Amino acid sequence: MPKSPTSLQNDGPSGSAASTVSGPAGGIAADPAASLAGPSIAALAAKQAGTQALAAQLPSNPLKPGDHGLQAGHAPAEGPSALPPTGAVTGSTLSETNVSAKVGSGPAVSGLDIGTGSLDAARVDSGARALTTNQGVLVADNQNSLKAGLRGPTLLEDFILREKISHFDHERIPERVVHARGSAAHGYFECDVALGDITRAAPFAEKGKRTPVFVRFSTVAGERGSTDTARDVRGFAVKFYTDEGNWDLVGNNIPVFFIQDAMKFPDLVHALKPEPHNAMPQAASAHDTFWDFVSLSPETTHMLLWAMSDRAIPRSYRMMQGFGVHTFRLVNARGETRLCKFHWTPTAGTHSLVWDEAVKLSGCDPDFHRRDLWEAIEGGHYPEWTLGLQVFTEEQAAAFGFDVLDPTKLVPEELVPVQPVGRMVLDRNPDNFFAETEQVAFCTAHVVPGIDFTNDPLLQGRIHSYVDTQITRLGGMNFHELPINAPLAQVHNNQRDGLHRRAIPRGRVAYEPNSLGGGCPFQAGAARGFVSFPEPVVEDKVRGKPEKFADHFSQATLFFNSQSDTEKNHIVAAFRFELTRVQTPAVRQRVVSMLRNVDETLAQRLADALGMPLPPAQPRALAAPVRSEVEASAALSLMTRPGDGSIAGRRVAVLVAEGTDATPLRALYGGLLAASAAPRFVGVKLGRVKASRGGDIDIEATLETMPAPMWDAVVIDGSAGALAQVGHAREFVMDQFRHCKAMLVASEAGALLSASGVDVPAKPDAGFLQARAADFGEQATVSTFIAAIARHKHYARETDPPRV
Ligand code: HDE
Repeated sequence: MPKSPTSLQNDGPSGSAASTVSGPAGGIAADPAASLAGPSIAALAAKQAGTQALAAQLPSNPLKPGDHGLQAGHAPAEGPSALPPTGAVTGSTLSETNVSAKVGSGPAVSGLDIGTGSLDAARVDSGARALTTNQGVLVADNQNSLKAGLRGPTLLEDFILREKISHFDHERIPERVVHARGSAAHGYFECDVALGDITRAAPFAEKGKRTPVFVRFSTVAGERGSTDTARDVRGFAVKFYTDEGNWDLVGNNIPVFFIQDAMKFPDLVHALKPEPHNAMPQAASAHDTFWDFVSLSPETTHMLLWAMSDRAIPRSYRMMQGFGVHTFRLVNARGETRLCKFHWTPTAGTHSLVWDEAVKLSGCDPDFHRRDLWEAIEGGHYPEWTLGLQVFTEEQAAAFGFDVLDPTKLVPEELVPVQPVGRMVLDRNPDNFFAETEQVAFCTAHVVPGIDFTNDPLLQGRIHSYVDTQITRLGGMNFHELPINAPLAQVHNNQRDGLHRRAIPRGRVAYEPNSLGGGCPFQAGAARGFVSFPEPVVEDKVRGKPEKFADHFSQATLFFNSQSDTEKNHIVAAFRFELTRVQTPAVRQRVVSMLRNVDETLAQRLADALGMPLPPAQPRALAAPVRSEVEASAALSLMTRPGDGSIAGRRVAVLVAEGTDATPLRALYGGLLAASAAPRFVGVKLGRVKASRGGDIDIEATLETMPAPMWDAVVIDGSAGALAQVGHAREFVMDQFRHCKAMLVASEAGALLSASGVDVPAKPDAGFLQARAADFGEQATVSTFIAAIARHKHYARETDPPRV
C-alpha cells in the first residue's frame, strides 16, 4: 500500500469534492457544468467518496505492532501512506481552484515549504518604484504630516505618519544574549572527499558536491554596537543548507571552552558581561567579576591561555581557524559510528593584531572586522577555509589520558591527524544586515542524518538553549520560516499556528496517524530519516562529572609549551593587562596561584609584572598531575599557518607629500595592485600633491582619518620626509613600527623616521626595507616588499615595553 514518497510529494490535487460546511463553490467540480450551475452536490459526493476510499486503505495502523521494543526503536519503519484519488480529497476547501492574484492559481504542491528555496522570493528591489504604505497604498507626500492648517496640530487621522513612526518604534529586536555583535556572508562548502564510509551526512555524499552555507562570525561579550577588535573569543557559526535539511555547526575560533557543564554557562556569562551595577566595562574581560569567577573555576585555565593569546585579537575573520569544539558523532548508512572533531583552517593563514593596535582600532575603526569581510568579498577576494576532520573510534578515545566528552580538552593532532575533506568559500555579502545576519538563528540542535551528538554535558545543554533563545529573540516558534533560516529541503509536519505563522497548510489533517490525509506526512523510517545513535546508557542517574574532567591543567601546559617565544610574551602581556585592570588584589593572586599549576615561569613572570610575591600554587582537584601524551604540539601555534603567501586585500598606505617623484611610486603602486593588494596614496589632506615627474598624485586617504592601525603595511616615500613636523605622520610611522608591520622606507625619508623615534635598525628585520625612492619601482624591491607584507608581522623588532 505505501507509495513511493517521490510520487506522493509531487502529486497536486486535480479533482473535486467539498470539505466546507457551506458546500462547494463554482468552477472546481468534477463536472464543470454542474459547478457552473452553482454548488455541486456531485462534487461534494465525489469528495466524500474519495475520502472514504482513501481512509479505507488504512483499516488499522500497521506501525503499531512494530512500535515496541529495542529493535523497533533502533530501526523505525517508514509510515504507511496512500495517494488520494483526487487532490481535492486532502484539500481544505473545494473553492481552492478559484484563481486570484493573491490566492494564486492552484494549491501548492509542496505544502509547508514556505520560505524554502532560494532567497529570491523574499528579496525586494524598489528600483523605479514609487513609495507605498505597508498596505501597498501609494504615498503622495513623504515630507509632511497631515495638519489642521499649515500651523495647526497634527491629526490622529494621519495613518501614513502613524504607520511610519510605529514601525520605526518597533524596529529593534532583542540582541543575542552572547555573540550579539557579528557579521556574516553567504557561500558554499565543496566536498573534496566522499565520506560515505563514515557518515551519511549529505554535504559529504560525493566529491565535488556543493552545499550552500551562511556563516556568521562574532565576538562574545560585547553588545551589538561594540567594537570588533576587543580581546575575545570569536564565534564561527556555519549553517549548511543541505538537501536533507539544515545542519548548523556552531563553533568558535578556539577549540576548547571555559566550562565543562551547561549548568555553569549563565554564571560564566554573568561574570564576563559588563558588571550589573554600572554596566561596565563594554566588550572586555578585563574586570573583577570575570577573573573572580574563572580563578575559582580551574577548569577555565586551558581556555584562558587561548583567550590571552593572539587568537583573541585576530587580524581578520578571514585569518582565523574555526572549531566545532565538542566531540561529535558521525554515523554511516550502516549505522556504524565514529567520533569526530571539526576544524576550519583559513587559506590566508592565521594572523593576529598586536594588543596596542587592537586598542587603537577600537577607536579609529570599531567595524574593522566587519569592514574587512565585506570589502574582501566585494573586492572578489573570497575568504576560504579547508574543513578538516579528526576521526577516531570510541576505543581510541577510551585510551586517551583525557576524556573526549570534556570540552575543555582538545585532541592533539599528534594523536589523531586532521584530514582535509573539503573547502568553504564565502562569495556573497548579504543584501540586508537585519533580515539575514541579525535574524539568522543558529541552533546546535540542527543536525542532519549522519551527524549526531555525544554526551558532552556542555553540548547537551546547548541543544536546548539555542532553539529556546530564538523564541524570545525572534518572537516565537516560527523563526524557521524566516527566509534566512528556512531550509532548502521541504518542510512537512503537523506543527501548527503560533506567532508570525507564514505557512498556510492545506487540508484538515494536522495529526498522525491519519487516514484522511492518506497517512501524510508519514514518518520516513530509519532508511531515510534521522535516527539517534543507540548509545547504551549504563549508569545511575546522577549530578556529577567523570573523574578525568578533574584534570584542569595538563592541556593548558601543553598549549603554553607549544607557543613560540613571541606568543608566550604576548600571553604574559595579556594576563598582565587584564589583571592590572582587576581592582581586587586577592583575585589577581588567585589567578597567579592557578597559573602555577600550568607553568612556573609563566606564574613568576606575571607575579613580577604585577608587583606581587609568587603566591602558593592552588590545590589541584587531582592530586597527581596528569602526564599529557603530547608535550608540545606545533599545530597549536599561530606561527605554523603562515597562509598561502597571498596579499589579496591587504591595505598598504603610500605616504606621500609635495615634490614626490611619482614615476617609481606609481610602478610600485601598480605592482601592489597586480598582487591584489589595496594600496592608497595617503597624505595630510585630500587634494593633489605636486610631483617632480610622473604626474601629480591624488591623495586617496588622510593620516587623520585612516591612521596606522588601519593599514597592513606602509611605503614611506622620499617626499614624506617633509612630514616630519606633522604629528599624525609621526604617530603613523611609530605605530607601523611598533605594530611590527612591513615598511618600505625611502632612504631620503630619514627625517620623518627619526622624528617618529624610529632609529633605522643596524640589523633590520625582514619587514623593514630601505631603498632609494628612485628604486621603488624595481621588480626586486616590489617583490621583496610583497613577501614582507605576506609574512604579516615582523616580531623580531618587538620589545616590551615598546622602544618606540
Ligand atoms: Fe553559545 N549561545 N552557548 N557557545 N554560541 C549562543 O544563541 C550557549 C557555546 C556560540 O552567530 C546563543 O542564538 C550555552 C560553545 C556561537 O548567531 C545562546 C552554552 C560554543 C554563537 C547560546 C554555550 C558556542 C552562540 C545566544 C553552554 C562554541 C553565535 C544567541 C552550554 C562551540 C551564533 C543565540 C550566531 C550563541 C548558548 C556554549 C558558540 C544563548 C547555553 C561551547 C558561535 O543560545
